[in-house]
Amino acid sequence: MSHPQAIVLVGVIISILTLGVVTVLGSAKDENSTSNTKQFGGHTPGYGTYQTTGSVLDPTSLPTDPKNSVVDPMKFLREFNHGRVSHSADGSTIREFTVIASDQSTREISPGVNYNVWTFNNTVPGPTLRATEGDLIRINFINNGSGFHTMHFHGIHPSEMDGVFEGIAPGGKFTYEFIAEPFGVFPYHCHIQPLEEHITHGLYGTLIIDPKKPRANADEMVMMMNGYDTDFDTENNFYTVNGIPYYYMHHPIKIEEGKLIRIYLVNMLEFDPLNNFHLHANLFNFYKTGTSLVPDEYTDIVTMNQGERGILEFSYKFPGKYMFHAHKTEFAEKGWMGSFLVTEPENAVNASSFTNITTAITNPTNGGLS
Ligand SMILES: [Cu+2]
Repeated sequence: MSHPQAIVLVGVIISILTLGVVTVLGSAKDENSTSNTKQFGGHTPGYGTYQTTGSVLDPTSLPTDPKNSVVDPMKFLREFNHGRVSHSADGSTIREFTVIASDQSTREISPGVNYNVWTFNNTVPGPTLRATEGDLIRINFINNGSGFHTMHFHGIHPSEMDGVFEGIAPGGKFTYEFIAEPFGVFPYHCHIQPLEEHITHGLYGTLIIDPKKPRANADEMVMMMNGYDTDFDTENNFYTVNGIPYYYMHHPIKIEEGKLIRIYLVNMLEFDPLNNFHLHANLFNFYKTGTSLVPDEYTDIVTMNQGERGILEFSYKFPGKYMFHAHKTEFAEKGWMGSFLVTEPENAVNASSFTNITTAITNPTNGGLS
């Protein structure tokens, strides 16, 4: 090491020590002056400090109130609505769904944060509808809101089923009907202007169309990436996957080591041009739009614009806890992060439910397996 480099190094060390002392003094002063706030930042030159109770930026110790929460993310994760099934004269399958739009309820979208959500079937995101390629999809849409709303599906269908030009008035009904094609993963959303208002309040969901020959058996889940602009400045204050910031950090998603995991991932984030998904300690096969059975990419990160979506397939080689999150740091730090808890197969009792691990471990009669 030459002398100039040594001088620079000493200078950097002195700067760090000085900054540390200033930061500690600043924190101590802050704690004396205000009892409920903490000072963050100040450790990076050029960036300021700010005070927060921590309850909005990182509500890690608080749950949402289940009675008023906009969605139960754990239930939503693996809940697929296949509709009421009947058959037409020619034997083809008819799947009938009822979807009700509402726009007047105020619900908890993060611990202590209530927001006027606009919902399909009372949750944000709306229900995950599922059909098989070639099925007739019939959606009985009811507008219980105070303004016009519609359902616009991505996919192939006639003009009058596109949910754009014919707004459904408050109290009105409409039946959307089309053949499910092609197979893939499709967003649906209200298409009334101003569009950003109807989307940012929560009127969106996912339609999955399965190929006629089903994909391989897997532990399947749906993940909708969204955000909330709670101060109406056309910038998001919260970012989530499946409706509640940080939810899967507090409640890790239990999966089984070696088991094929399939995620139907959709980006309906308003205002921000990009969003992404990064998986820790693993890579996944990515099927863009889900319209092919051949993966487009083998990667650990996928970036999507608004409305883009795809299917991720992976399995974990080692047990343990692993994060997944937006690799846009701001989004991750405002709620878009979660975790998987990978368990060894011998501890996983009921692979189809992934919920009964404690029971098996404490019940020696079945040797931990049932
Ligand atoms: Cu609308």
